[in-house]
Amino acid sequence: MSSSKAAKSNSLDSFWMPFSANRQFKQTPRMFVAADRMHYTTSEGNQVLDATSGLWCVNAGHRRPKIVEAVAKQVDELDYAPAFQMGHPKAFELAARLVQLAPDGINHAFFTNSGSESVETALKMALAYHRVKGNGERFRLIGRERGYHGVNFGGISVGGIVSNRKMFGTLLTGVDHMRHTHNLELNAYSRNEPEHGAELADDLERIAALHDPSTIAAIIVEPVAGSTGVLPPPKGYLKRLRKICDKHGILLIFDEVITGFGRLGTPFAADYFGVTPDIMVTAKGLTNGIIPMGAVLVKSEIYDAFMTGPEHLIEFMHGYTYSGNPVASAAGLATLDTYEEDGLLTRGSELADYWADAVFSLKGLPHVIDLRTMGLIGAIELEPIAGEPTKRAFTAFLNAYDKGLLIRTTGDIIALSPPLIIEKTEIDFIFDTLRDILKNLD
Ligand code: PXG
Repeated sequence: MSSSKAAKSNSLDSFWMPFSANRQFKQTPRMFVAADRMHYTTSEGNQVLDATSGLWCVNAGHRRPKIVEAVAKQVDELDYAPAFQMGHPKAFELAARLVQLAPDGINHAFFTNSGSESVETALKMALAYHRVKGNGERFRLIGRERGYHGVNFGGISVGGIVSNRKMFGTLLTGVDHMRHTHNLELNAYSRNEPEHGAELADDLERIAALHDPSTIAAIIVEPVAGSTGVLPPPKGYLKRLRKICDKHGILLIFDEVITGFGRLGTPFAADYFGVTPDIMVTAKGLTNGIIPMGAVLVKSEIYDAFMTGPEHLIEFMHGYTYSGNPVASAAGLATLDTYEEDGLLTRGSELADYWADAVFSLKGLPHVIDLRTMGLIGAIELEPIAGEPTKRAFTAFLNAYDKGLLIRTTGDIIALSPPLIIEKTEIDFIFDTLRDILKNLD
């Protein structure tokens, strides 16, 4: 190999990293080489406590034996089976287990490979559903400011994070947005659902009146907005949205990519809030992050509406090569077993008070302007450095890593979402470390 080729193969340059500050990273790389339960091991041999469940996905903690074994066994038994016009038992078994776990009325699962693909699938299902019902004039999709629904074109169109949208042209047409619910003046330092803002759900009434309700196919919201900095919904907000949807025949889609699988101390956010959507978008915790997989869970009315016409015809022209992949399905089944055996889908509710007390112990520290919690999610909003947004939180992230703690930041907000196996001593470590960092942050 020529020396320039050799240099190239050793360099970090080739990998264009996703959602990362590539140049900063490549100057001072942060590499994980192993993981177990609550901790990563870095390439320098340091232990780092995972306060983010990877990227909100490793809900049962890392390298859980049952899941590891199920994946290894599946690879050795049936590595792949065609997803279209053919099947294999584990995909059917996983779909049945998922709908058992989902709220009443949700009876079918469509498999994808990620949250972004689940979002696209849900939006396409909503449009096609109205069309097969003879209501093709319902073509509008409604999202919300500050919403995150992955990075594909449908998702960024209904999404409301400006930096994720502004570079990418005209996006989908026929999309409108409700206002977001974040209001520091009225709701700062709320535990769980903030008091004020349920009336913001009436934005859907306003939008429906503007376009005429008969043109609207669906609205998609995160029950608790995650990526945008952890925004629990105002009290009564989601129930009000459900009512408006029912009144106008609009499908309600919950994006539960983050809130699904125990994050709030219930299997899904739909359970926590007592609101059942028509379509639930899931991914991440479905396989504990081990193998990419998503699932779109739908009510019978939606599935049944497609099951008409000649039986040899494909009912829904959509799917992925890896929909219900055998290895992903095996990982999903073993993940659900692990959640059940360890009681993880409700463990968050047992720890929620301890967790919230720990988050709120940071009140009054320099730069802190809000604290938010719900289940095992926490957010610490910092005052941005004037003229240098995101820098303060990013510095906190780097300092935390040096102290053996992995956190996530979005804008100037620190978001926390530890594996649901976390112990109280580990919660103490997270907040002692953060306290120390915040006290010394510029
Ligand atoms: N919907 C929601 C609500 C999400 O949070 C997606 C869809 C897309 O999922 P995929 O699997 O396509 O990435 C997400 C993803 C963060 C963070 O730190 C959040 C996500 C991904 C990576 C980082 O906030 N959410």
